[in-house]
Amino acid sequence: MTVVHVLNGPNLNLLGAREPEKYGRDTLADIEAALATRCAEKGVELVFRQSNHEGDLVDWVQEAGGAQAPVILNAGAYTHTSIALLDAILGAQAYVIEVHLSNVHAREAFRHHSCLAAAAQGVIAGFRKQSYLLALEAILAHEGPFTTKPKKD
Ligand code: CA2
Repeated sequence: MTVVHVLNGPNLNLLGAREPEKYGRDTLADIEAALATRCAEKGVELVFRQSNHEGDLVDWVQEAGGAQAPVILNAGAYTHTSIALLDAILGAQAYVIEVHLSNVHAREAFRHHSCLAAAAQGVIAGFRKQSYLLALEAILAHEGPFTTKPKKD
């Protein structure tokens, strides 16, 4: 069975009540519930996690990559700063889709650069909760292994 890992970075536990104009009114639990419904329809297992600590995210990317399980990653502000997360994705040859609730390119300049995007399969930003659901659809439509490891001839 495919196991989809959804990893959320710092401050995303605050979603819902504060800054709804940027991130929408859904809580992280609402996002998890929407993903869980779709995963259940498709017979896919969902692992949904959030941490405010960079090292936790590094550990979880390594875990998913080692299991050749796809990752939906909203690394929050670590997106713009974390070489450690970039190295984790590359080192674990993890199949990662980077997501953002907000359109980071329509915001402050420091949010325009992602340290992770070059190692991701793709990036989805600006669709609030739907960013995650669109990433899940991309994973469900993917054929082949969930790794960036080159195929042997
Ligand atoms: O748009 C996104 O999903 C972000 O990854 C969210 C991060 C931000 O640093 C990125 O540039 C874009 C921030 C998440 C903080 O979420 C909060 C939610 C409610 C109240 C305060 C923060």
